[in-house]
Amino acid sequence: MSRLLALCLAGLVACANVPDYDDPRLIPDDDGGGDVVTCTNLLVNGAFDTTPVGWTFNPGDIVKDERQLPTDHPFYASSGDYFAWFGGSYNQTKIASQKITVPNTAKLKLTGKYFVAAVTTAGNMEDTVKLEIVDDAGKLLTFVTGFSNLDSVSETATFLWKDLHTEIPSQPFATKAVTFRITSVNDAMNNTNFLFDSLELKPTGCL
Ligand SMILES: [Ca+2]
Repeated sequence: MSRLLALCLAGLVACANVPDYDDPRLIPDDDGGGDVVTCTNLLVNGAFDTTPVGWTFNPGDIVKDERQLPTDHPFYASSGDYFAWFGGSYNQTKIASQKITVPNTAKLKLTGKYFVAAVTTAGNMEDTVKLEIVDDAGKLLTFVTGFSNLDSVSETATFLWKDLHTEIPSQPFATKAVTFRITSVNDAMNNTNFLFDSLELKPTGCL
């Protein structure tokens, strides 16, 4: 507690307009993004386990229940029973998106879990997944992160969730409603699976 505040509380000085600098919410952030913001996950149901669903899925079967997979299947959820499975088929685009409102912050960080398993792990980039922030018209505002079949160890490698952690500048669309979108595109051969779970999109430097 500051000396001034202590004196104020002790009745030795006037308390009017005395900020409590021990309150971290009163300390300006240093990321140039304006006021300190809270650490609320901007994504609804980033773990794919709850309702409201939050996401719009196309096709509608992107979220998988680990309990419904064959017992000899290696994949499982990182949190709860459900996870998102992009790719996994031929000649198909899969999209999950949801509207978010970005607070007044200079940067956002995306954390969570991912895994890539591909038939073809070298040579050409055949299948991709992109995580992006787009505007109402679908125009790209910021590329967040992405993976391809070349990011896989192999389709038969031991399944193990990997940590996802990336930061992106958000000042151009701070305080605006935008869309967070995940898009996988698989071509006609050599299947690739892109798995995600436990996604959190939060301001950096938040409290
Ligand atoms: Ca989950």
